[in-house]
Amino acid sequence: MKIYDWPTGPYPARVRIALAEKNLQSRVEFVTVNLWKGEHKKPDFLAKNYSGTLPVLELEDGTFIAECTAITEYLDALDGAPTLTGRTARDKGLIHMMSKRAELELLDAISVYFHHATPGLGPDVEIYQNAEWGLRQRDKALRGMRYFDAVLKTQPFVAGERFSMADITVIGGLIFAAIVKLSVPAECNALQAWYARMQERPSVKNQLSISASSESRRTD
Ligand code: GTS
Repeated sequence: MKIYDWPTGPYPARVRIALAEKNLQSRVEFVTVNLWKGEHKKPDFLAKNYSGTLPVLELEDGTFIAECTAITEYLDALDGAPTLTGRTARDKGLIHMMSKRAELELLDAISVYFHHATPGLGPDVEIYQNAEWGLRQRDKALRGMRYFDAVLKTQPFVAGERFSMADITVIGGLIFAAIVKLSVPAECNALQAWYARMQERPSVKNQLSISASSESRRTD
C-alpha cells in the first residue's frame, strides 16, 4: 500500500497515528506530496483524489481511498486489533458520530481558519480567501474545544470508554490548533488532561515530535 502524505500535516497525522496504533507502518510506503508547492492541486494528484487533499491511500490493485475516516475504516478492516472504529453496532455508531463531530466542530473549522484568515499555504495555493469566514470558523473551533472538554469531563475517551478514531480526530484538531497558535482555553481542564494522556501513547508522541519539528516549515 502507498500513502500520499505530508508528514507534518494534521490530517495525515490521523492516518499515521492509526497505522502506528495498529502496528501496520511496515506495510505502507509513504509518498510525499508537497502542499506548500501546491502539488496536491495539480492534475496528476487530482486524478488520485478529486478533492485535492492529503492523505490518500493507494491499494495494490490501484484503488485510491481518500478521507482520513475512510482510510482508517479500511485499515481497521485489515486486521482486528486494536479496533479503532468499534466492534459493536453501538460503538461503531458512536465512534463515527464523535469523529465526524470532531471534524465539523474542531479540525475542519481550524483548517478553514488557516486557509482563509491566515496566509495559509501562500498566495500561489490560496487562490480564494474569505477572512471573515475564517475568523468565524476560529470561534467555532474554540466552541468545539469547550464541547469536547464537557464530553471528557464525563468519560475517559471521546467516544466513551475506549481509545478510538474519534480520539485521533480530536488529536488532529489539537495538532492543527498548535500550528495556528490557537490555544485550548485555560478552563478546559478535562480536554487538557485527556491530551496529556494521549501524548503518552507512543503513536501520538512520535507524530507530535514530527509535527513540532516542522511547525516552522509550515509558517516559513
Ligand atoms: N476531509 C479530508 C480528510 O479527512 O482526509 C480533509 C483532508 C485535508 O484537508 N488535508 C490537508 C490538505 O490536503 C492536509 S494537512 O493540511 O493536514 O497537511 N490541505 C491542503 C488544502 O489545500 O486544503
